[in-house]
Amino acid sequence: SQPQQTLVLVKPDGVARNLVGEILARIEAKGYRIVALELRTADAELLEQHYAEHVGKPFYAPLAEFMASGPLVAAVIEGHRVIEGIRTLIGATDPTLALPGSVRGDLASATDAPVHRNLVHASDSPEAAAREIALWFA
Ligand code: YYY
Ligand code: MG
Repeated sequence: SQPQQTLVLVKPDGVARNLVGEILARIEAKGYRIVALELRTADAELLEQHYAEHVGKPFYAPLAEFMASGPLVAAVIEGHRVIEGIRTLIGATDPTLALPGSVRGDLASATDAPVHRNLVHASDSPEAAAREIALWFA
């Protein structure tokens, strides 16, 4: 079948903690390819589009503030069933519940950290991947 693409963000906590290489290394080691890569700082408008499904939820304001707090790394990742595969590789949203072996399970800080400081974003469906790749890599 055709290779898929997905959008991955190494969030500002991942950049601040020098974990960009570690996270991209896990993605590459699994056999996925990096087909686009950029360091940038997101603004409020981009984040409202990216997280459109979450705007208005109680956690949105602290999430958006955190996501704009420093540079992040945006990447397009390609491979067989990569959308599901990267979701498995990064682990559950809440770092406390993410299994050991996953990026969030192994690396997300458990020291008084809110759920939004979970190191990575990855698209959760083919529709989301297409929308998010177009948004970040117009
Ligand atoms: O896709 P994923 O990042 O795993 O989770 P989402 O449910 O899409 O939520 C996006 C983002 O929002 C999540 O990575 C952390 C944050 N968040 C939060 O701070 N508190 C929640 N109760 C749910 C999500
Ligand atoms: Mg999500």
